[in-house]
Amino acid sequence: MKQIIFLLYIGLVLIQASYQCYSLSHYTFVVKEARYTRLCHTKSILTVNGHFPGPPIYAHKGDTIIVKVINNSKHNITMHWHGVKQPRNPWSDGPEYITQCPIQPGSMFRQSVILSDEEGTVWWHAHSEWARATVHGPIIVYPKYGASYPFPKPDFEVPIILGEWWKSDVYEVYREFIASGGDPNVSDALTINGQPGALFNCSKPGTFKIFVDQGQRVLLRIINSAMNIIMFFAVSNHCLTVVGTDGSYTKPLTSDYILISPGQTMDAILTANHNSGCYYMAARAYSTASAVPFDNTTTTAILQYNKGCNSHSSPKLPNLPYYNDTNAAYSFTSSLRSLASKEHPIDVPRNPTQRIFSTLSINTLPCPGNRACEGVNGTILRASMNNMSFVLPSTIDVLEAYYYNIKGVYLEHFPKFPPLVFNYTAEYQNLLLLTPNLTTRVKVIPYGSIVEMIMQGTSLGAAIDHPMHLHGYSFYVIGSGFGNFDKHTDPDNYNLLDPPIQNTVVVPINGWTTIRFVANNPGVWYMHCHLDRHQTWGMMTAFIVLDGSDQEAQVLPPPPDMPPC
Ligand SMILES: *[C@@H]1O[C@H](CO)[C@@H](O)[C@H](O)[C@H]1NC(C)=O
Ligand SMILES: *[C@@H]1O[C@H](CO)[C@@H](O)[C@H](O)[C@H]1NC(C)=O
Ligand SMILES: *[C@@H]1O[C@H](CO)[C@@H](O)[C@H](O)[C@H]1NC(C)=O
Ligand SMILES: *[C@@H]1O[C@H](CO)[C@@H](O)[C@H](O)[C@H]1NC(C)=O
Ligand SMILES: *[C@@H]1O[C@H](CO)[C@@H](O)[C@H](O)[C@H]1NC(C)=O
Ligand SMILES: *[C@@H]1O[C@H](CO)[C@@H](O)[C@H](O)[C@H]1NC(C)=O
Ligand SMILES: *[C@@H]1O[C@H](CO)[C@@H](O)[C@H](O)[C@H]1NC(C)=O
Ligand SMILES: *[C@@H]1O[C@H](CO)[C@@H](O)[C@H](O)[C@H]1NC(C)=O
Ligand SMILES: *[C@@H]1O[C@H](CO)[C@@H](O)[C@H](O)[C@H]1NC(C)=O
Ligand SMILES: CC(=O)N[C@H]1CO[C@H](CO)[C@@H](O)[C@@H]1O
Ligand SMILES: [Cu+2]
Repeated sequence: MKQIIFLLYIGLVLIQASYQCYSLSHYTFVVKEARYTRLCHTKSILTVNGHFPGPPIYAHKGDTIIVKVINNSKHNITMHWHGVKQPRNPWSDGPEYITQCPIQPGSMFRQSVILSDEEGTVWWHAHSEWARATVHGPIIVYPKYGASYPFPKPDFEVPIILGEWWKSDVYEVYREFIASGGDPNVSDALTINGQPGALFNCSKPGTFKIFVDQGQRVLLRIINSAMNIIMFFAVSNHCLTVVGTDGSYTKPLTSDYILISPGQTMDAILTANHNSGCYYMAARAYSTASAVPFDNTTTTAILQYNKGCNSHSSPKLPNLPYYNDTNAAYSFTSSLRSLASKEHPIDVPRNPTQRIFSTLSINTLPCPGNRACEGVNGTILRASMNNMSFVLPSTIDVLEAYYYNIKGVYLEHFPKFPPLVFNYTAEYQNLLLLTPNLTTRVKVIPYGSIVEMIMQGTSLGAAIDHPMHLHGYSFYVIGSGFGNFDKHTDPDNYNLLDPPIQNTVVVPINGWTTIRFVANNPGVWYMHCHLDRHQTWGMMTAFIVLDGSDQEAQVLPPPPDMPPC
């Protein structure tokens, strides 16, 4: 019977995807422990199919992919398809206790990954506790069969996955982090495709290499999968031409470095315009909060011409902007423009019908006395949007509570304006403002609303950049700036012509960012800071986009094998 229900379900998904001849491919993801040695130290990590980084998924625009996720580990797990909109199908989106209960040890869940307009690079990662640190991989979405890239065809392509490595067990780091009330331990190395690189003596032999001939064009599919670190990335003596971000094409943007936050992907063309030699590509942190510890190491990989390295000296490191170079970070991110061509048109919505203004703050809770409080001044650290510090449900997820009308799991009315207006970016803040409301508040939005959201970083607790990620949608990034958003003057500078289309955007330190999207994907969609420590502290909420009246505007029925709580 379950089998028949499942086939019917797959049928539904297929009908959904069959209005053109798209293909359906199947993957099996077995989540299990595997032993890996990095930094002269061997430990067990959680992997998919034993691989770190995990296996790529290959697809064409509009495909539907079925992934059978089998949990052969001792941890609860969920899997998220980051940047995949999953039209009408929040059931497979993955964030634990938001759209599903975890896949428990020994169980499995068949997830449908429904691609629609994504084209380029998106990715997948675990979305439970800190499993994401090692459980992640690329989703490579080629143009439709017969269609081509909107740029000269590259000779070959390489995923570049930026990550973070702890010598200790990540679950141990997470447990200590929760118990302490303070900051998590910083990682011991950053990684490129799982390797710390040549600046770490005992990792040198494993350094990732790309081999090229003069004149070749390489498509780098760059993904920042790190837990807590926005990064600068560059290749010495080579420019990068960004042609896409978050599964959407951009106008070519040539730069000698990029800035990429956790959750973002960037497709960049590298032209091998030298004759021979070896060149480092490298990444390191962009970190703006003073007094917030961060991993300040540099990870490297090597671009090696097949003619060989031309000297005995080691390759040259690229010039990466300094750790706190906000100008370099902002000038790069604010230069991104969507391609907005005839083949890849855009449609920036005018006249928003739902306006949300949300602060993003780091907060503290006073110490209750019966636990460790290692946050600043002996407090417990939290984080919030509009002073709401989100508490994940633990008995059932928000989506099932919504769909089955189960009361008491979440509250509505996430405030559409800060409960208190203050100088968000003042140098000194009233310490009384630091305590947030701990609550599970979501924002309910009618189907088809034109949503404008202004996110305002504050200097409460610690002023810092926040890479904000929305599930189920891409949005237009129509404006950003420093200081307090000014509703009278700032909208004059909105870009409604060719704003970039993203699913993750870095809200600058002590600054703001405005996004717009049409709420045409019904379901429960998580929004959160993609720095995992901020997410763990509650910098998140969820949008419940209600069903529209047409059948095509309604959430699909749940699959029969939803993991139970
Ligand atoms: C975290 O760092 C502290 C201080 O360096 C150390 O004592 C502790 O063992 C670390 N925890 C883990 C899980 O690595
Ligand atoms: C790496 O090796 C070099 C040469 O053997 C040595 O000088 C350096 O101190 C080592 N660095 C580390 C971090 O162990
Ligand atoms: C990196 O951080 C460590 C520990 O805080 C510090 O000792 C070191 O000087 C820093 N290195 C750089 C290059 O900033
Ligand atoms: C960046 O860090 C350097 C070295 O710590 C410091 O001198 C400089 O003032 C910092 N710049 C900003 C904008 O914070
Ligand atoms: C807010 O604080 C900033 C930084 O201290 C200051 O420059 C600005 O004038 C303040 N704005 C208002 C309206 O007080
Ligand atoms: C957040 O809410 C708490 C509790 O209501 C209050 O004490 C605090 O001042 C508020 N802070 C801000 C920034 O609104
Ligand atoms: C925030 O918390 C305070 C104190 O617990 C409460 O009175 C207030 O109603 C809360 N505000 C919201 C918007 O939930
Ligand atoms: C910590 O306490 C000091 C002294 O009262 C105060 O100046 C500082 O702002 C406090 N910091 C935070 C984040 O509470
Ligand atoms: C795993 O998930 C189940 C179902 O939600 C929950 O009851 C259990 O406490 C979770 N286990 C851990 C270790 O979090
Ligand atoms: C199929 C299966 O149950 N595999 C593993 C699931 O996880 C448990 C707990 O770690 C293992 O003991 C099983 O081998
Ligand atoms: Cu954040």
